[in-house]
Amino acid sequence: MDMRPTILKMGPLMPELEAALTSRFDVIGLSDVTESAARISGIATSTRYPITTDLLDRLPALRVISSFGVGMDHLPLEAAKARGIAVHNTPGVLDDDTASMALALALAVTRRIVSNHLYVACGEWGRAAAPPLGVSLSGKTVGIAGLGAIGSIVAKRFCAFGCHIAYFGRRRRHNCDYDFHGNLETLAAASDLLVATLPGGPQTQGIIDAAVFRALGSQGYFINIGRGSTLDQPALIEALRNGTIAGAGLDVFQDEPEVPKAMFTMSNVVLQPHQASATAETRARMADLVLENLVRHYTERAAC
Ligand code: 8YV
Repeated sequence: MDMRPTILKMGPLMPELEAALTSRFDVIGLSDVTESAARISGIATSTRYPITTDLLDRLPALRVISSFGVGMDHLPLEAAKARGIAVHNTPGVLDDDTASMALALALAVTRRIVSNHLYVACGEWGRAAAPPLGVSLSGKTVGIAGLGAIGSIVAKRFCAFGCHIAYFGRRRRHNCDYDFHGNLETLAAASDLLVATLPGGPQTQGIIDAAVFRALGSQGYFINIGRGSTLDQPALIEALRNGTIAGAGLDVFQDEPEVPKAMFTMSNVVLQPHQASATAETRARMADLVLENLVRHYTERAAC
């Protein structure tokens, strides 16, 4: 490995990761880019900190980007490819916990976990009318928009609940018994619960729209653990407000950390601050992989 390569850190990262980076690299922050631009050969970032092509243009020595998270929609992939800059993310290590968030949200919203907690905590149990009944997941059809690594685990988890699985994707998957839909609206129409695990980017921008919610219907629930950008968020709010769909569980939003205030008072919505991969175990594995991707890059270059 080169003598302490210079790495640009795009924003605060996990303290353990920052300490590990600092022990191996000269780590600088965005405020020092101008004076260090010529020697920055790597970037450590996360899905929270987008990298622009303008920044890439300012870094002539850049050779590697290592990002915390599986999503790549915040990275200038084409510009990086054109310059031969290696781009790494953290696939594989976060799939299980991210998939579990879909189950947590589905149960929370259909079994009214949050509103029932408030019912108890506010002293209403035994004093007010009994809370409304929940909705069973057993035997229901779960439509998964995006049957990738995470979506496939979501499917397995719902199978354990006795659910029937259908999915939407660009193409039918081989060796897969789940019902395929090449169209999101027909998937929504066939589903009791629609789970979106789609990546962000131009191809999926706003594809979950009012027509999809109409197709999901007044007994249907929507769960999003993919990206907020895949959603027409005002259309979702409208669908929740007027009963076009029954409820939603959301871990991701269009303009994080901004969440439309209209959702705060909806009893048929459960909100999370983008927590699907946020367990100590998974985040530690993600941090290890961010470091490993950088170290491997520099070690391999040194060996050439
Ligand atoms: C974030 C995610 O990385 O992996 C992804 O694509 O969206 C998350 O795991 C995490 O929230 C850190 O920003």
